[in-house]
Amino acid sequence: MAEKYYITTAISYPNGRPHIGHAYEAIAADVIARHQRMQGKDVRFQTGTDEHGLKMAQKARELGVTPTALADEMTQYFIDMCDGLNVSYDVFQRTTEPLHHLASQELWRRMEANGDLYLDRYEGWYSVRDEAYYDESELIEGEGGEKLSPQGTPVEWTVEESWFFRLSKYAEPLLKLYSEQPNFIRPESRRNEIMRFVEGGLRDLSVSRTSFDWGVKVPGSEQHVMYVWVDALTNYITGLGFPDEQGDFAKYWPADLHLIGKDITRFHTIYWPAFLWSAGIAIPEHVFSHGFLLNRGLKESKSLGNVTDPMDLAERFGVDVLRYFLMREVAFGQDGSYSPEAIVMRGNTELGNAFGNLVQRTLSFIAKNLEWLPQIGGHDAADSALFEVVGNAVQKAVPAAFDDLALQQGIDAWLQAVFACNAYIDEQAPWTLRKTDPERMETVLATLYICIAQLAVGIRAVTPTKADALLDMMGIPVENRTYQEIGAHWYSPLAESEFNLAAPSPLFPRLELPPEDAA
Ligand code: ME8
Repeated sequence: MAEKYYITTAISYPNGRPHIGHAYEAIAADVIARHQRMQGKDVRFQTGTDEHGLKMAQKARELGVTPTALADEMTQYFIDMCDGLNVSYDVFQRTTEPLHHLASQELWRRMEANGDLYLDRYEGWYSVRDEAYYDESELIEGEGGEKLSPQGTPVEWTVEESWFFRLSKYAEPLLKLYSEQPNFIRPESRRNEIMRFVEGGLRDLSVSRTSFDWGVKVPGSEQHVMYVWVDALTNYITGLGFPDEQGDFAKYWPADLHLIGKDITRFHTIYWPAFLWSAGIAIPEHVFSHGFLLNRGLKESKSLGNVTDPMDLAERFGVDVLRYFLMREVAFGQDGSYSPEAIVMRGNTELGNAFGNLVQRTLSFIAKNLEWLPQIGGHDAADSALFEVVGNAVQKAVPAAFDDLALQQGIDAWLQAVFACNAYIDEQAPWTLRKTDPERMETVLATLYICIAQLAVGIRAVTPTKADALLDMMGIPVENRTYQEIGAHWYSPLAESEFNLAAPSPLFPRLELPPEDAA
């Protein structure tokens, strides 16, 4: 039976339309999911929207609509974004679904049965924007002397009756977890931050609110709704059918990877394992916190007028170019910047010139000069050397880097192999061999054909549409489009096939910078 792999993104607040950070996370998770499927794993991929909480309630009030109407309208944009960016999720979990309420209430009952919940009064700071409680000691001072959360968001003093979760009890087990499973939180810098925070001791956590009612009702205490993070985190098990512990839950839980942004590491690596332990449920294997994407180095905000619709970028530059750019530009885990110029630059140099031209030159030359697929005559050292470089990249370096979530490094290994093919074609000059040594020309073209098919597979997780279009064009059967198969069986199906290559159309047409960005 295939090994399972359960990957999730954070669920987004649908209090507005998706921004580039949402697209970035969805794409990264999709690349990992597709990569794992290509390795033969039984992948389950979940994303969704986080529809409760004060932030949603306040936004709806501001707009004069109900929270339900706001959630319904905005969630559709998130679904459309995932579909438009070719994000291959299996489940889109919305937290307003009745089954999610049942799952959250069951988690609550189990935590209560374990003696971890008690009623008290909360007095302290709350940031609606972060949906987070902060200690006085964590706050920073704003420019006008006002108190701000460590993330720089406004905080308000909150006093109300609240249920509390005995988080303090879990500080020791958490520290043990972080040291025994150093990969539980990645990257390491984030792990260190979390360890330092927990070493400072944990206070019990307020887990319900009474001052508004947009949320999941606390079982047996119906004037309370759950703190939005309690129900939000539960989404990861709702989507597997919890509280039914058979079926998908039995098959896929615990998650192999929760992929999230750095600002929500605390919730996933402190609260979530503690809730799960309390409820007697296994904890996830890994949490990876990626960095933030900035618009030319600046955070996007309405006041700066620099908010970009990711679908707009996809439309202007192409979905696969955008996917490639985002994964290639920034070391995964670190913050990074994007701009239309940078997208056009990478798209043109790496996908267009380096890979696209290699494909175009080789395939159009074959289509023009041969009426069959080129066959290998006799190998020479240059051919073997190229097979070695490309085979190593596609069968080893790329999958190993992607397994390790070093997405940028994996793409770099792929690109180095593309460069090696370009150097080979220039050196071997098949256009000259056409007259002097047609047999050798055919071997060179066959070598390139095989290498290009491998390169298409190597980048398939990142640019799935373009890679599959290329592999279709080349007559490579779908079942051979995995790292291992393309290496093992590349030749026999081609040698036997009657396949005749048509003149190729360019894969990555040259991108122009739109005039508004060309300043
Ligand atoms: O945090 N660059 O939702 P959200 C990269 N509902 N990633 C970014 C980003 C940026 N500029 N801005 C945000 C929430 N993100 C909660 C999650 S999970 C049980 C609940 C990331 O809509 C952010 O870090 O504010 C998070 O992982 C995701 O986008 C959704 O953010």
